Amino acid sequence: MKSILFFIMACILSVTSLFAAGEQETVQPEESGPYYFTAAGPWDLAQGRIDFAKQPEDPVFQYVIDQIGIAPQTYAYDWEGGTGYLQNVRLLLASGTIPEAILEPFTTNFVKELYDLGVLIPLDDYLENAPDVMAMYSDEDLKIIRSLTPDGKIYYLPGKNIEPRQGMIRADWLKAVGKDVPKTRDELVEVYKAFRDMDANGNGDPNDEIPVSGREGMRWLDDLYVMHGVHMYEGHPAWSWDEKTQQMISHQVSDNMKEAVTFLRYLVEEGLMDKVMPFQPAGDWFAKISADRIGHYFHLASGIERRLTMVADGSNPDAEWVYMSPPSVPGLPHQKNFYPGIGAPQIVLTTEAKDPARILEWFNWGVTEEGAKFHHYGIEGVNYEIKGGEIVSEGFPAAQRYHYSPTYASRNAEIYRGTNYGDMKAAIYNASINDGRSLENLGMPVSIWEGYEDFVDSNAGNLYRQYTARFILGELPLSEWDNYVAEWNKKGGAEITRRATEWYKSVYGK
Ligand SMILES: [Ca+2]
Ligand SMILES: [Ca+2]
Repeated sequence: MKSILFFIMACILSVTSLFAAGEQETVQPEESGPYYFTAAGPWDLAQGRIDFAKQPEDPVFQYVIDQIGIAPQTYAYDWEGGTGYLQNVRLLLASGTIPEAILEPFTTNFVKELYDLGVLIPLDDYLENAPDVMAMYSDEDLKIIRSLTPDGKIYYLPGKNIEPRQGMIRADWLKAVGKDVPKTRDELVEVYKAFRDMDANGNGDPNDEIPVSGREGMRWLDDLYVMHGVHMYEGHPAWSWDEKTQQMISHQVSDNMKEAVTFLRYLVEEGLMDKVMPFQPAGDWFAKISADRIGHYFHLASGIERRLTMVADGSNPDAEWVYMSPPSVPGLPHQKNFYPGIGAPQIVLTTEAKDPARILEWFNWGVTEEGAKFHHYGIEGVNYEIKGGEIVSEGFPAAQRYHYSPTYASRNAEIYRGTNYGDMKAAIYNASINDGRSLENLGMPVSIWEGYEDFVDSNAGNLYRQYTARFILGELPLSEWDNYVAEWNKKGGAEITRRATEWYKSVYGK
């Protein structure tokens, strides 16, 4: 099975002539000597990616070796929204190079794909080497992790740090137009209109502000959906349990989704939302934010320094982001955004792992205080100083930050405070950390969608995204909504709803 699949993948590879890195010399582990394990990992060229062979010469790599004796030597690829990275990992494997570990395999679907290829080893016998990681998981979490494969073993370790995904709005724009952070949908519309009509960014042009935008596939506008009762995570509609009908409901077709889409249609009609948003590449969206043109966006507080180019380049030194809780909508209680939960796998080990226990020791270091400090601030005396008990950061280049320690290092307000724009990030973190909740379909296995892959929550090209984009842009009238739902059910929605309901009942004893 494994060899046939590799053969097919290798054929695809030779046709496309995309040959990945060949065999490389690496340091073999000894009892306690330095251990450079090979890994696949995301590391963008724009973040100063260092060549595989040169990584051990990097002083930051050597710092990690000095600290714990173990560091990853990484076959690294651009993240490209996750899917680009996974495609490159597939090509690497198809070329015959199997790294000892695969970092950030991104989705449980991909972990399952690797399991089916026979590439993974179970981690159960080595978990005692990751006590701090294991202490993060609840019994429920472990049940979900084990539910991925039929043997019930643990093949991946997910991150468990809670980094809220949240709506952020420009405090300086609000001040310029004489408004407060909106608390209701009506107030939000008023603020958007003021951003549209006035020179909120203060550059002399009243017409260059875009009140709200987002990115292709109707993604990263979560709060505008969530406020209408949609269960949504990073632009992927999720599932919720309906007590009344004793069924799972897909928010691709829920009544709440219809309300949200109706509102978004209104925003586009009024010129309050970016019309290109449904097809806008992530880079274009971020570029508009950095160019001081977008008033409200939904993302992560940790990424804020990259959305404040206008401060860094001096064009708008007053730019400031603050948290905006999902505004209330008539007839609904206050809705909360969704926490990441345990959804994202952070590491898997392969049949090539020479010393799985030590690799997990390295992984565990990421959640220790020392590991988190290194991840966020770098090396004391090089990237930061401690003055009067406070961390004074000189800036820790992303090039090193992401790649020699696990990226899921703990996050909290105090940690944020020591980074660039730390007070702004800490304030957003503190305001949002208790304003979130867990998804109800956390850990739902991929087998639910077997035969109906177009319905997978994270599938970018599905029926849901095409239809909602057309509704929002006004290419289809909302009166067609019921036909959309009927088509969705007929093409497989009814069947996956049945499976999702069965799964939920079996896990939660309904
Ligand atoms: Ca304007
Ligand atoms: Ca302006």
